[in-house]
Amino acid sequence: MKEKFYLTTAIPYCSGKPHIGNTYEVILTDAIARYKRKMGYDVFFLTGTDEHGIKIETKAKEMGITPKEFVDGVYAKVRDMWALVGASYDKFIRTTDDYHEKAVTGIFKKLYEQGDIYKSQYEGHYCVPCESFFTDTQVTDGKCPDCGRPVERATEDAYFFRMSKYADRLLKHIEENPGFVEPEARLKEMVNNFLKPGLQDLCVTRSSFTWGVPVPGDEKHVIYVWIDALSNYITALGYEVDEQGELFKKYWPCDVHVIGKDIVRFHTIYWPIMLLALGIPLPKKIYGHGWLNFGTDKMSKSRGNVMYADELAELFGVDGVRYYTLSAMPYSSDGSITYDSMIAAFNTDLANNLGNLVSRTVSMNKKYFGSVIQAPVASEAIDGELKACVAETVAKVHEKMDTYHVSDALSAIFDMLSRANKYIDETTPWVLAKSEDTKARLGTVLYNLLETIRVGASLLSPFIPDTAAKILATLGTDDMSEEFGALVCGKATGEAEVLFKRIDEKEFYERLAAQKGETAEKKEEAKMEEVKVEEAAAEKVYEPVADTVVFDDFVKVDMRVAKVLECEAVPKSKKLLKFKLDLGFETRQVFSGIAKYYSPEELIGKKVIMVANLAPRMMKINGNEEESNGMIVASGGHEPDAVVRLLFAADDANVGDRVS
Ligand code: ME8
Repeated sequence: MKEKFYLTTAIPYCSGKPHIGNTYEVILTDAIARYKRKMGYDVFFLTGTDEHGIKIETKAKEMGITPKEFVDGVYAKVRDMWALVGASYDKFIRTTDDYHEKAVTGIFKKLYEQGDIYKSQYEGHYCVPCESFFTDTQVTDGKCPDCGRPVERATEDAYFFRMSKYADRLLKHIEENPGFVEPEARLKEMVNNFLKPGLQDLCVTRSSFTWGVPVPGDEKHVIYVWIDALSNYITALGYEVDEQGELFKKYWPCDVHVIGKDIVRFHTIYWPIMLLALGIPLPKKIYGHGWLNFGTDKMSKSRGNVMYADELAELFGVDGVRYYTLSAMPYSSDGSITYDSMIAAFNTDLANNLGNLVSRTVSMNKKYFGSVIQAPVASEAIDGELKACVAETVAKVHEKMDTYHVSDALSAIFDMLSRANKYIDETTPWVLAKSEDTKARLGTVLYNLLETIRVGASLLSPFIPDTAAKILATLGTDDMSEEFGALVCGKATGEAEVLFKRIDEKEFYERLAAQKGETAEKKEEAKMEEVKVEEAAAEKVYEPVADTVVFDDFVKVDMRVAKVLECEAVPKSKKLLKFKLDLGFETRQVFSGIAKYYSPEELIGKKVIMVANLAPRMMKINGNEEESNGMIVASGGHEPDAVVRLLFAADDANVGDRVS
């Protein structure tokens, strides 16, 4: 029996057309799924859409349609985009599917009945007209961050999940299962920043909107969108719905959840704890990939730099998009996408390295042997080098794919193709063709090239499946084995088709301009600036509000007004500024990573807010140990394109006063 392999993507919010970043994730997961199928696994690949929540409810209201009508429209866009890029998923789940909603209700009920979810009160600032709760950090001067009207302190009934009860078991699981979360740095962040300091109970219901799965028996509340969304990984297999649970029995636990770096916390803490509480085994691995940025900037509508796979595919072809995104995203850091870098990769790797190798080889086989594949009877030492390179590449691709280093697997294949191009220059077939005496050698050289191309196409098939299929068809074979020597002599190769036509930069930008003009027309995007800004505000994905703390815990953080006496750049550091801060009763030395956002001159004399009781920290500064005693408070900093701003106290605030 085949070994099973279950893998999933995150389910994107059904709030708009998925951009190239969301689409990259499905391409990545698809490449892994295709690779595993090729290795003989019984693969189940799940994807879907996350269709509940206030954002969707609000957007639908603005458009004057029901939330269901709204998500139906967006779902179709997601499905079309996934189809366009060739996602070979086995199931597409929508969180509005009846069976899913029913299962989520059952899961909530189970957790409530066994005491893991309990009803209590949520305390915060309430804005009556907006019917929304806000935390202390969201409210400035007692005003609602949305409408600016005064908020009032209020409490509301809500349900909480006893996260803390399972924290130790989760920590133990993480310690006993190295590789549970990859890359490792993402796990460390979770353990040190969230698990070790102690988990707070999580508020798992909302009552400020209705577009969600109602709490069973208390329908004023809806189940928190993350509890709803995370459950998709098991409900899609029939958990809580299908009496027999065949799929669930067969495929759970999940072999890998492929997700982006911003949602690692939900998948490594909340999701495993939900599963522990339900008595379900934990997934084997969570792989948190980086983000695809436009150059170094985060993609956002307001900046006008959002790219979509369908528009890119018109310019580069589907395999051009698949190749670029898969090769541009490193294993653990962010990837960058720009038109220029796509053109460069397209021309260098796809058109020159791969395309030329195939067309040169197939044309030579036609010219010299009427397309008939010759037997490799006249070997020379250099052939051994090429064959060794093929064998090493095969091994490397397996090693890299088994550890999710997908871009490294691809670059190994392209290195092999370069080696094959070099082999042409070294063996000079056009010289061998001049004499009958070297005909056998020429046939051998071409066989070795065709065979390298065949193995290459086989290795490329998970990444650029259409191109791989075209190459194999040109070679007249469907043999996908990775052993050198499987190509059968005496058969004929086909016509050398242009796989990737070199892109001319000038022509490309003309086409791009035409496309942009067209899409702008289509979408009537040329709206006023305010509309864009409004959209951007609606688009921003806010970090979820941290777990509730009681006031007594809050006041443990001693924040004070401090005056900047001195501030200087730290030599050789792009990030750090060194401060001397006056607290009234003493002065402190603090280092802060804000050099990118402020110059020392603009800060001297200013009154900032500092955490005065943060444990001092020794830092290595240009070879010396220096103490940083306290922390200056700032907003922003977690997003890739953070706008970090210090929080200043009023000019006449007393130095040393507490901030609360
Ligand atoms: O987070 N580059 O949905 P989502 C690469 N509904 N990946 C990116 C990206 C970028 N620029 N931008 C987003 C959600 N992503 C939830 C998931 S799962 C139970 C619920 C990734 O639409 C992002 O990291 O905001 C996430 O993995 C996926 O796209 C969907 O993001």
